[in-house]
Amino acid sequence: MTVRTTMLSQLRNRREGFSLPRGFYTDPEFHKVDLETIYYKDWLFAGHDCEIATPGQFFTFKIGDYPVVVVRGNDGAIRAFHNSCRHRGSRVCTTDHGKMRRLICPYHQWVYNLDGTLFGARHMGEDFDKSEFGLKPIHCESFAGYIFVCVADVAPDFEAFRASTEPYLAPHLLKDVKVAFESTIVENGNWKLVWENNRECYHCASNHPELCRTYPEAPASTGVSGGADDPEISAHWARCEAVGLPSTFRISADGQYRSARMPLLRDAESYTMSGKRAVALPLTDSVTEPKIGTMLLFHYPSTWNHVLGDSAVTFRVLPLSATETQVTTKWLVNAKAVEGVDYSVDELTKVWISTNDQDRQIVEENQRGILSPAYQPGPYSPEHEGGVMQFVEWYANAMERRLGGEETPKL
Ligand code: 3BY
Ligand code: FES
Ligand code: FE
Repeated sequence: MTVRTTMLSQLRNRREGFSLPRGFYTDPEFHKVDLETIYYKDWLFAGHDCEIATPGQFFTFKIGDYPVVVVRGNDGAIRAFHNSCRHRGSRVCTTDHGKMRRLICPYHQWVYNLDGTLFGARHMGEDFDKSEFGLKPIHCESFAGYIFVCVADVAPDFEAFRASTEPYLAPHLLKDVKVAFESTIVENGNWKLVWENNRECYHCASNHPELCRTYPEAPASTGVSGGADDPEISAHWARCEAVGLPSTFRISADGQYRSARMPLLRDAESYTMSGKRAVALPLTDSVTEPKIGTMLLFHYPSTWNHVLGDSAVTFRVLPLSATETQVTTKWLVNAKAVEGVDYSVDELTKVWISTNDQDRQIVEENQRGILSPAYQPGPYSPEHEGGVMQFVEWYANAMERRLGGEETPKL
């Protein structure tokens, strides 16, 4: 049996409502198939418009084995390319962020225009045809300040996600923001364990003292019940929709993405220790209503987000190996907010830096236990772990569909 058929048969025979068999969290061969089937096929959150606000600004990151560069062109367009020189393959952009008039490979100085075309290559002879050696493009889309990329030859549909999500993000004008702080951590755990942990708050009360000051552990907030029969949540939606903020729970048919605006505890306005806002200016000048809670957005497999009245916290999840996952967190604030005057980075970031570190420890213990040959799949809590079951269902369905022969995933 090939690894793919083993995975397929384990998924088809898995016990519903139980965690996955051990190989899905531990086996490097299974992980390679995860990359090929999920991360190399789906749209992934790359970063924000505001990080590359002017022509020539770029940022780099890695999707599995693929180094990627995202760059703003002279025409203002955002494009993504494989960050591998068409001469002998060197990485062209070697820093996380930067700005160049043209992209110059450090090895032999081939020079690329910001639209990826090759501008110049020294001593390549008379017959050399520059037009054959542009940087290889990657699918790239952007809306409401978010940039998504896809390394598949044929990208899945993006428009349904954009249409469903844009109304929730657009009022926050995430283009007129700046990154006040960013952190990148590596969790020694499989990417699916990072997600499973994110999709429940069963662990919150005993692990997240700082987050629990403001974020409700009630399953209606995190899970997939929708929250419509919760009177507090429905009242919150009515209040927010009255001021023009789409808020009701919305999830895609295949479960890949969800948006919903949820109240925070005791009318908290932000993820601070006091619950008071961390930033004096609202995130956007157009949404000044203070008690809008948190707009929760996830898009599997690469991002979850909290958009608040005074800031947004965005997360990007990238697997490094079967047992290592990189999590990058960015705190966005109003572009006009001045550090030390309108906000303090410490106050803004304390809760989620602590929460991320606590989640890292939990995920790492989960991974250590699963590495035991004695591990066997265990039951999810029907009350608290509906979101985890939903994630696992999405993953299993996507894998079964794609490994079962359907090459192009449908959103
Ligand atoms: O970041 C999140 O969305 C989730 C919600 C509850 C637990 N976790 C922190
Ligand atoms: Fe880039 Fe030679 S590898 S110029
Ligand atoms: Fe957590």
